[in-house]
This record gives sequence, C-alpha cells and structure tokens, in this order.
Amino acid sequence: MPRRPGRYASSSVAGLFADAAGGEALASGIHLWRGVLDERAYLDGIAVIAAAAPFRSMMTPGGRPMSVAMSNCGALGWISDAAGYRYSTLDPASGRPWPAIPEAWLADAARLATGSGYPDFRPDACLINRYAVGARMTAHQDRNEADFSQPIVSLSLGLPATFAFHGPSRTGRATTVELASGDALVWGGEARLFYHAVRPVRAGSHPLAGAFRYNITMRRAAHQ
Ligand SMILES: O=C(O)CCC(=O)C(=O)O
Ligand SMILES: [Mn+2]
Repeated sequence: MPRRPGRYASSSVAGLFADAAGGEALASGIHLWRGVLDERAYLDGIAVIAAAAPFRSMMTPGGRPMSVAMSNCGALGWISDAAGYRYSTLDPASGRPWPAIPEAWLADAARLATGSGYPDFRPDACLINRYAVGARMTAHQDRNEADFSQPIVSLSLGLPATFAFHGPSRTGRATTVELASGDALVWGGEARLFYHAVRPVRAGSHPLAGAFRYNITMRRAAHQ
C-alpha cells in the first residue's frame, strides 16, 4: 500500500517516517501518529532481519507458548523462557548477536519520540512481533528495561489491531485505539508503565503483509 497522499515531507534524516507534524495526544504521555510509515520499506526490513533471526514462538516462564511469534534486532533482544522475561545480547536460537537495528528505523524512532516530547530517545532494543490471525497479547507492563524515563516507540504494519491501554492497573478500564498499517504509537512519562494489551487479530488480508500483523517496538533497555 502506498503512503497516504499528501503526507510525505522530504527530510535530511534518512528515515522512513513520512511526516513529523500530525501526532495526536491520546492522553498524557501517549501519542498516536497515523499513516506515517513507509510500509513496504519496513516490511522489507523485517524480512531481512527474520532471515538472520527467524521468528519463533517463545515460552512464557510458566511453560506456555506465546501466540505471538517474535524476533529482535539491536544490542539487546527481549526473550522469555522458563528462566523469566529478560533482555539478552545473544539470540538463544543461534548463539549469535541479534542483527543491528536499521539506521532508518532509528532515525524514525528519534523523530517520532522527539515529536512526542521525548527528545533524547536512544533505543538499544527492538522487538519484532508477528501476529497471525487470532494471536494477541494480554495486559502487561513493559518493565524489563533499566530506565523508565525513556519512552516506547511502537510501529504497526500489516493487518489492523485493537490496542488497549488499561492505565496503571491491570484491571483498569481500557481505552482502545485501532492501529492500522503505517501507524506509530509512542508512550512514556506517566504512561510509561501503563498496562496495555493487543486484542486477538481479526481475519483479513493486507496487500503487503498477507494474513499477518507486525509490530516493531523500540526501547531503551540498558542504562545510558
Ligand atoms: O503489538 C503491539 O502493538 C504491542 C506489543 C507489546 O506491547 C509488546 O511487545 O510489549
Ligand atoms: Mn508491551
């Protein structure tokens, strides 16, 4: 799918981000950027990373397979197994370091974070989630990172999904937002530890991603 017409602004930053003006504050600390990503370039990038670090279904610490398949790029990759949730410098499947985060993704993350009020974002971890139809993520906090002053930049590609923010408690009433391919969500500040969830992905077919939703989440996992 091409970029939405009229949104593209050329920039000296070699990113894939189309327009830095137009983020929408959903709540304090939460910013939504609709249709700002070059979907084709991101999906191509995901395929390159997955060739080196294939998607796999990780096990929860309780021994259940997650419905979302995952890969990582960056100095640190998020993993889960019987020993718990954590970051690892090595891909446990290969014993090798994760592939690097593409420069264009880092450029976009910095621009999105800056445009959302977080000017010093320097991610060292990038989790890539692949949702087949029916896959979901139950309410959780992102809290395996060392520094919660840094925001989370989350990019959506492929099939749409309903994303839910529950606020500071898991059982809090959810505010939902529909995320489409090319959308970016940034959250930090008082929302950094908000519980959030992804509802089961509905059946469909995306012209570039087929029957999958992809999510790229860039975070700062280690202290700066
Ligand atoms: O898929 C998404 O939009 C969010 C993923 C997420 O919350 C996570 O990976 O921690
Ligand atoms: Mn999360």
